[in-house]
Formats: sequence, C-alpha cells, structure tokens
Amino acid sequence: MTNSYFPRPVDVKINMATGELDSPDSAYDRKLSQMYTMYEDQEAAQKLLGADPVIYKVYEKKLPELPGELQWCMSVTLPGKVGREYYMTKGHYHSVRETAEIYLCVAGEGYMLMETEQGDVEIKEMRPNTCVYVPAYWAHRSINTGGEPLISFCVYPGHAGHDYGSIETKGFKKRVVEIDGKPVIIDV
Ligand code: PAN
Ligand code: ZN
Repeated sequence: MTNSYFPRPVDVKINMATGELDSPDSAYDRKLSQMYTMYEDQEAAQKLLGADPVIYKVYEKKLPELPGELQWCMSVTLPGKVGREYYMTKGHYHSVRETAEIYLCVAGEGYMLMETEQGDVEIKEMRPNTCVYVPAYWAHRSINTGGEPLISFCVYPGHAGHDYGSIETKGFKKRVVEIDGKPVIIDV
C-alpha cells in the first residue's frame, strides 16, 4: 500500500428476527414526519402526524466509503398503512448511479419497487429467503404489505452514496395500496 488506508476485517452478530446488530455503528428510525409528503393520502398522513409513528429502522455498520469496499445494513420496515398505502421506505437512487445492491429478505412480506430515470418500473415480491438484485441505475423502495416487520440484509458498493432528492421530487410511478384486504399495485 502506498497510503495509510488499510481496512481491517469486521464481524457482527445479527438478530434475524428483529434485524438488530449486536454492535451497530449507526441505528436510526425514520418517522412519518420525515417522509409524510411521499404518501398518496395527505389527509390520512396529517392525522397520524401527532403520533408520528416509526415507519422503518436501519441498523448499519460503517465501512469505508470507497470503491472496492462494501457497505451493508439491516433494513426493517414496520407493518402499517397511511390511509390505504402500506408503510414503505423513502427510496433512493445511489449517488453513483453505476452501483447495484443486493437485498436478502429474512423476514416478513412485501415488495421491492424499482424504477429507472428513463421510466422503466419493476416490482419484485419480498419473502423470507428471497434475494432481490437491484441493478445499477435503479431507484429502490421496500414496501411492507404484511403484519410483521419486513426485514432485509442489504449490501452495496462502499462509494454508492444515497440520492434522495430525485425521489422526493418526482416520486415513483407506482404505489402499493390495500384494496379489499389485499395489496394492489396501482399507477400514480
Ligand atoms: C438500504 C436503505 C434502507 C432505508 O440500506 O438505505 O432500506 O431506505 P432509504 O435509504 O430509502 O431510506 C439501501 O438501499 N441502501 O443503499
Ligand atoms: Zn440503496
């Protein structure tokens, strides 16, 4: 090596039933107040804002944000709805668009909604032991359509970064809502 950067191995224990790590470097809760504008039903969102429920949690190990390294985390989307729309993550593109991600679902049920800037949309079911590959250039959002937390182990390139702005502005082209007690994918 020609510089002082030299990574060390890291190990961590994961509670697959809850998504918690024994020693996370970062653990955060995303509450409704931080994303309520993303929901279809703004009246329903406003009514829930007083209680300000946690929509999802992320437990991370902080690793070098460099090409060649990997970042990984546990993503836990809680069960619930805002109006008829299921709890979901904000969703994002990677700042470095040429970076992909793997999601291994370990618990719960739902969907991975993916979309490109050219307007292609794909949605894949998430169930325990389902592995979804999110290719480079695809924005991605987890949606929990079940009654238990939707828990995934996520791995992506160290330098990927997160671009939330594009999705905050334009949203996704599809939503997942409950109609007659069942999840239905609708156009926005
Ligand atoms: C995941 C997500 C996690 C939370 O680790 O960051 O599921 O979703 P948002 O980042 O959209 O709030 C990931 O895709 N990382 O790249
Ligand atoms: Zn990502």
